[in-house]
Order: sequence, then structure tokens, then C-alpha cells
Amino acid sequence: MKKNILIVPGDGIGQEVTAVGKKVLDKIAAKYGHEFTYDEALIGHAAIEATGNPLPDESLEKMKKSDAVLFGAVGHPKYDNDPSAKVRPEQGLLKMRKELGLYANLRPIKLFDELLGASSIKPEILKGADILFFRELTGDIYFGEKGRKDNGDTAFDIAQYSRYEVERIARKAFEAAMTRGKKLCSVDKANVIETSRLWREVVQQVAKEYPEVEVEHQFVDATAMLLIKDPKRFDVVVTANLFGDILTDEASQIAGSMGMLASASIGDGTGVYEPIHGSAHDITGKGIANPMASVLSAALLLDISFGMKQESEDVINAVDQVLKAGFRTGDIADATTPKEKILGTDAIGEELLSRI
Ligand code: GGG
Repeated sequence: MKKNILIVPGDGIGQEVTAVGKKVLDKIAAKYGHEFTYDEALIGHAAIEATGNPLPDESLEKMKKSDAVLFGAVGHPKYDNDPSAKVRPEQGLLKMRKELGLYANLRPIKLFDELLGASSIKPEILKGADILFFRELTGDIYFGEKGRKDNGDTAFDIAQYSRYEVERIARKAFEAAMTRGKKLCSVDKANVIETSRLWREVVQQVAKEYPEVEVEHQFVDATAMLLIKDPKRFDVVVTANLFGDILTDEASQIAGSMGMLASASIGDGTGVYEPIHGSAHDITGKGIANPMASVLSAALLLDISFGMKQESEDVINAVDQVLKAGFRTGDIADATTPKEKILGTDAIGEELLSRI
């Protein structure tokens, strides 16, 4: 099969981990006789530095034309200390999602058994946890009108959802639930927020088309507690953009580390595959970033955008084998991990490649 993949490393450790993800794709292509061709594009701080624009038109055009995008991360600490900056790396990320119509962000919370000890949650609570989050990605407070009034002393962000936007993400989540445990939890804050009331109303309506799926509605605050208390009660979870962003960072502790969580953003056109973690400038350039999230994002890319199920399985198995062999990056090592088994980004990448 011939496929054109756009590599968009972005900022910080995005550069380091995406390089490993690309090598994994190359290894799969060689193993199965696929012809993968690659191009690169800029986004985020790297794009601002080069062009003044966090998502240059050239990058967007390349994304639209490619068969899939393997993306890294955006962000830079200089903007964290300058809240009034008009141009920010994250604007490139949001524009990419909107322009490509990427309304569904799938975030599988997959716990590899070998990492049971890496989490601060007790193993007996964690074992068997397997959750698929659907985070709505092109609406909510992220995309509503925002601004300042009263001479800058009052700030506002408008949260907005249309019936159509909720319906399409709900349907995607229900379809996934039908292929898994037929259980869906919709997360909102319908006791307080109007967009959440519409959210719940629409999910209840869509639920009628899927009578086999057991549906529950939870408030976001209760969900934050239940994820840690009893993660196994969840199968498919569907929620709004902001709630999904926060809850999946929390849920990364079920998988052991943010460095283990991949995501797929899908919708109207080209799919974008990226780790859920950000640019992590505190460890950038040290060669210690965990590339597993990028590698597992490559596995999602193979499966969802190219329909290459076996190839995708091979990548997931390689991750499993590397963990079974005891190799760890620092973020997933625990007190029992021998020093010689704690590897850097490239070295653990080599261990992965040798098992594909
Ligand atoms: N790879 C994910 C990433 O770059 N995250 C940084 C970020 O700004 N995230 C906000 C979001 O995902 O909405």
C-alpha cells in the first residue's frame, strides 16, 4: 500500500518522540512491503519562530493533502510567563483541529500489565482498567468568543455547543461502545452549565438509537473522583472539550504516565495522531522523553487511517514486549527497576524497533 504521511513534530520533546514514531512506521513499511513517503511541516512555537504564524498556510495545505499526520506537541515556556502574548503556539493546534474538522479525539487509556507498579494507584484497583475517552475537539470554551472588558479588568470565554456538534461526537462514542463492552458514560456538568444541559439532552436522544448500550450520565467532578477510585467501572466515556482535556491527564495515571497515552483526532478529513502530552520543555534536549505515546499514536494511525490492523497490533505488541523485557524510560520506572534497564528516548526506540 502507498501512503503519504506528514510528520509534524512541533515543539520541545515533540521533536524527539516523533522521530521514534516515524522510525516505527518505517519498520512496519519494510516488514509489510508498504510504501510510506514522508513530508514535514511546522506548527506551534517552531512555526512562529520561522514564519510568525503558529500554523502557516503551507503546513495546513500539506496536512489536507496527506493521508495521515503524525504530530508531536506544541508549547513553549516563554508564553507561560507572558499571558498577554497575542500569538501563541496553541493557536496553531486549535486552528489545525478546526480547519481539518477533527471533532472527535479518541484517547485510549490502556494499562499495560507490566506497568501496574508504576502508578500511584493501588494495583488491585487498576488491574483490568481499559477506558476509551471521546473528547469533543472543535467546540466548547476553547473555540467560543473570548476577550476582555472593563479596561481589561474583566475577562470572558464563551462556551458554546450546537445540537449537531454534540450529536456527531455522541454517535461516534456509541458506535465505539457497540464494538466494546456496550457501556457508555457521558460526562457533563448539567446541574450548573447550560451547554451541559444540551449535551445531556442530545446524548439521551442519541442513546435511543443504541438500546443495547448501557448509558450513565456523570458530573465531571464526580467522574474525576471515580476515575481514581474505581477506573474499571468505565468503558467508553464521552465528554466535552475542556472536561476531556482535564480528565484524560488525570486518567494518564491509570496508564502509569502521560508518556504512555496516544490519541487519534478524526472527523471530516485527514486524521491527526499525537501523544496527549505537551512539549515538556523541562526535559527537552535531555534525550529522556518517553516515545511510547508517539509510537502508540503511530499504531492508531495504522489502524484508523490505513485500516492496517495487523501492523497496528505489531506495534502495540512491541511496546508490550519491551515492557515485559523490563525496559523503562524514567517516567515509568519504579523502585524495583534496575538502573541499567532505564533507557533514554533513542535507546528504548531501538528496543521497540528490534521487536517489530
Ligand atoms: N500533543 C498534545 C499537545 O501538544 N498538547 C499541548 C496543548 O496545548 N494542549 C491543549 C489541548 O490539547 O487542547
